[in-house]
Amino acid sequence: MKMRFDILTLFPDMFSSPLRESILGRAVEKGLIEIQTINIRDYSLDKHQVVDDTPYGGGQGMVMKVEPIARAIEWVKSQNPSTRTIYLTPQGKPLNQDLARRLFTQSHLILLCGRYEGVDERVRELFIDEEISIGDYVLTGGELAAMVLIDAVSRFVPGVLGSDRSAEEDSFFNSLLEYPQYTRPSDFRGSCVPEVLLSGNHSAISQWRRKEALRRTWLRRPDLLAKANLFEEDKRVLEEIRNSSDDCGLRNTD
Ligand code: 4GX
Repeated sequence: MKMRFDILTLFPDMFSSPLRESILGRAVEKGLIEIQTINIRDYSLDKHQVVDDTPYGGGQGMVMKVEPIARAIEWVKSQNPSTRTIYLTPQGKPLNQDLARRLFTQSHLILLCGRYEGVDERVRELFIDEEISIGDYVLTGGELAAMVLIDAVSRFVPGVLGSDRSAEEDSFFNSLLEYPQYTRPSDFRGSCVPEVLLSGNHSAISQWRRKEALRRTWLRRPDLLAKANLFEEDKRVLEEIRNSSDDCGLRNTD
């Protein structure tokens, strides 16, 4: 059940703290996930350990050379030939919860992090099984994208979230946004926790939470409602929400 990630990067130090704190840090300590960084520079045969070069045909910037990346991937694959190799790029398939769940079914992934203008096209052609994007924006490199992917996928590994919680219970699993949460004090500068949450009436609390989750999803992410598994009662509550004009300040206004 253990998952392993091998990260190919020019900046291995970027990974030390984010993956060693808190939940992921504990998962690594417990041996539930194993994360290894591989410095692509170490696989350059060049005496100056060059890893990039100017693009054929001219143009701005630098392109990552094929050979060091090829040798690094081949080294990882020599240990485990069934590993799949993922390239993080805005041109890839958008990462979402379904894709994260599917990636969890692989026990070993190689994540290639590009810098500059990206990698020589022959890296893609010869070594990449799948290209994944974490969103429609441009980062300075694939490293942060790889960390996002590892974080989202690792939550599916049994034991990572603690024994009594599973990633499948999270709201995205049933395609609704989370209901609002509160903790002490019940009155902060006159802003009060909804009465029902203090009532001890568990069925009233569940109903309120479901309604707030539906309200939030309808206001902010109506696209998610289309694919949600809604009960007849949910549909009735949604009708009620649609007919009341109060958006409780939750609407996304852009
Ligand atoms: N989701 N980046 C890749 C290098 C690059 C440049 C051009 C291909 C073509 C990103 C994202 C992302 C920045 C990683 C550019 N690769 N990765 N890098 N968004 O923005 O995954």
